[in-house]
Amino acid sequence: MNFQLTEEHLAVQAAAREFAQTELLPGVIERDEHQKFPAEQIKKMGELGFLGMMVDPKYNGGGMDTISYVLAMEEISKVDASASVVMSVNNSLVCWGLEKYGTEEQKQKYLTRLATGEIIGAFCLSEPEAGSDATSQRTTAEDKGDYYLLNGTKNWITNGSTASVYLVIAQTDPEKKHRGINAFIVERGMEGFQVGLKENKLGIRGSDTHSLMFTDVKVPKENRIGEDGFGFKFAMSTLAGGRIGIAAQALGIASGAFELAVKYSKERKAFGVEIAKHQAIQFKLADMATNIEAARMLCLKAAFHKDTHQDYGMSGAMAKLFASKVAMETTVEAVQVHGGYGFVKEYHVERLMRDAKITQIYEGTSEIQKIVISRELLK
Ligand code: COS
Repeated sequence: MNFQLTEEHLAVQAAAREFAQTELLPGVIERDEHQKFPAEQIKKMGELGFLGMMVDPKYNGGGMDTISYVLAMEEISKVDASASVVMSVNNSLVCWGLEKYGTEEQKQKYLTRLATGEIIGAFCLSEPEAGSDATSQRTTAEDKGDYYLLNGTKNWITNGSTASVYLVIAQTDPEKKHRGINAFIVERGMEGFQVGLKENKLGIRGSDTHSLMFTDVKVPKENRIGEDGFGFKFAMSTLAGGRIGIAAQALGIASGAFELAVKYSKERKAFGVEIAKHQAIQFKLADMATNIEAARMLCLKAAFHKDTHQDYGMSGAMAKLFASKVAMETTVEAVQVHGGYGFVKEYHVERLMRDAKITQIYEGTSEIQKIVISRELLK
């Protein structure tokens, strides 16, 4: 056992922290209020290598490990979870999925540009009637010989209108159920592909969430990912890693709120002393710090499992389940520590509280994580 981070890990963590504090913090409240996508900031994140951190350098990636990714996700999420969801989707769902399962041509054509952030990607599994029940895909991809004809609607797609490349899951052969599902690379601008309405959300309001409509979109056969019928496994396997990214996002939201609560409690006075001198506040801070540390350990352990090629399905699900709960509880308490100031925008904690909720929902709800964990336990 060794709980020590390497110098490289510490350097990545420091770089992400510096970027978050100097580039993301200014304007984060306004972006949340006006649902403004952090376009310039995402461009810089790409230039700094945060959008393809784990991709092999031969495809223009950073060649870093998952631990570095978790550390960077935590720092970015402390300040702006709307930016970190873009980072998470691009790294863990799109780049990882393509690097692991794509053909060499697909990697050269798409991954090399996604890894630098020149373009960004989206992952399209959820539908109006298929979220947790991911096998019930209504979007169809009819095999027409040298192309597939794509028809259907996808919902709540992160990077919906800003992505250039969309990994779309669709049903080709309903009789084969999940074994008849395929995954495709769909390009923005393909005829019949339309970006729908932008969602007006509770949290992560700076991120760009849309429905997508596909009407007779011709997707060339070479854009299918993996063998015929591999799409469901592609989605499940990709989401297993994605959950580590979202766990790290939840961890960051919690630790961001905690840092603000500590700072405020040392400044604000009540009954003649700083509120940090009152045991009511001290106990809250102690609980927050203990929960955050436990969530951090789970995130890093899942990342370690992934980096050392061990099964990370259960550890990733545990990390996401626990870290998202800690994010919710910690942000609620951070608002409480701030009292009336916590309820207004300028102090950031109300936004972190709203942002925390989605981590219990996307990339598999907390209930889905419990299914994944209990199935593994009872195997
Ligand atoms: N990696 C690779 N393959 C996997 C996998 C994983 N992590 N998890 C499941 N599979 C495979 C199984 O091995 C099985 O393959 P075979 O039929 O060849 O044996 C196949 O996928 C179906 O698995 P299973 O029978 O477990 O599927 P279920 O329909 O019972 O669903 C859950 C399992 C509920 C866990 C799954 O539907 C799920 O994760 N849903 C949530 C999806 C989600 O996260 N939605 C959010 C949208 S993204 S924001």
